[in-house]
Amino acid sequence: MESLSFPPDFLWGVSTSAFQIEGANDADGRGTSIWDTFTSAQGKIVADDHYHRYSEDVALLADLGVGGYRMSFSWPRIQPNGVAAPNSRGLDFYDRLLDEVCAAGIAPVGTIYHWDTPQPLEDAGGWLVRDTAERFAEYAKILGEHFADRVKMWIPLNEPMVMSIYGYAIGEYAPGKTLLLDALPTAHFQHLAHGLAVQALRSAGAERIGTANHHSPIWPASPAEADRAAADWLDALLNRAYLEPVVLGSYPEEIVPYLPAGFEADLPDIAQPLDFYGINYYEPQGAAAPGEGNPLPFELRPIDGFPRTTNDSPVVPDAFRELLVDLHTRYELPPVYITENGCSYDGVHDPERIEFLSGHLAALRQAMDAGVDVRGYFVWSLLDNFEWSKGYGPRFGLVHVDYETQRRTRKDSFDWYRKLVSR
Ligand code: GCO
Repeated sequence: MESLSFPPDFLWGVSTSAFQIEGANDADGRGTSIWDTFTSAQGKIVADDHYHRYSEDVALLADLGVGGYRMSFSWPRIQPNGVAAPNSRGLDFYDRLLDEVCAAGIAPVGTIYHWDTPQPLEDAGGWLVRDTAERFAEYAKILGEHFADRVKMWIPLNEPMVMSIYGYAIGEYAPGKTLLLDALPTAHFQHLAHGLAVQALRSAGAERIGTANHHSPIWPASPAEADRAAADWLDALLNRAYLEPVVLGSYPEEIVPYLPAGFEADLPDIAQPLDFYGINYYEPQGAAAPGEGNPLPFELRPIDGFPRTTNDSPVVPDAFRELLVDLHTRYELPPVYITENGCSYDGVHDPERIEFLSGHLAALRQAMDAGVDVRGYFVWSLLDNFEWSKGYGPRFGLVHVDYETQRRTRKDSFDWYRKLVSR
């Protein structure tokens, strides 16, 4: 670990999200989210019961010694139907949580939306309609006015790409639609939501606002021109269509035919000045030319030849360095934070996680030495938690959670990270 040296003011943290850890999905006036609907066959998602055990979890954060804690607000806890006056008991929960986080000397990083859309808004069209962006700005204003005294870094949307592709294009995530490229208006209306929320947050006195975009280097299956063209198209779809509107105020040309009429008029609202650019990195993505009958201009290809996590992700630290240097070369970004990086492995003794984190931090250090202005790093995640369509199988936490007893157990990686961040 002695080779891992970072600036003294580097912000070390961990990240979580409301639906994945809170449970208590019908407590204190909380409304129904699309993820409650999407998982209803499994019964209530108790997750880590963080809603009731948050003090214990804040104590873990304090023990870990991190400077930052990235959490998310549950939209249906704040506005049960996604509109109108806030639910005071929902605000009260985050008051209690954030007061304890701040009292522990930890800086909260507030994600406004981590995919838990109130069901009534989804019933009215969700991210396929402009109105949801306007409702989102009202929600952001409520949070800014109530919490900007304690939350100094804000992220309006977590990974809008994953919401558009997994939620609306292929249906693996809530709300489970399978629109393929006809899902792309959801990217636009999420970008509009982001831009309107930035303005609402600024008006409420929020200090620093940024993103948490999911990015992967796209690797062509071969040097053949057809495979390289397919990789370029997938890069436009998964990376550029989420970075360029908010950073440049424009879309990649590949995406434009799928956007709603009149999208150009929204671009000034979308491209609001940002104080930081948050990147969530996990793995590279392979691409090849589409086979016969494939309606898409690419097909996905697995990345072989690397160790794999229990979530079947290839472990490729050098792709992390490659991604950061490539983005730094292609764009004028504000200061970067790694808002998520992590892996799933089983057990309390988790040497593979330690190896993953140290390898990715070494790659991060190389990217910084190459000129990338990275100011902080947040491990996904503090706790083992509910991993969306994969449920409780993958374990991403630095802390093991026994879902029967809710007992928390620090893993070896917790102690490893604690030593790193305390240096
Ligand atoms: C994401 C989400 C997290 C996931 C994590 C592990 O990046 O998909 O932000 O909610 O749980 O990435 O897959």
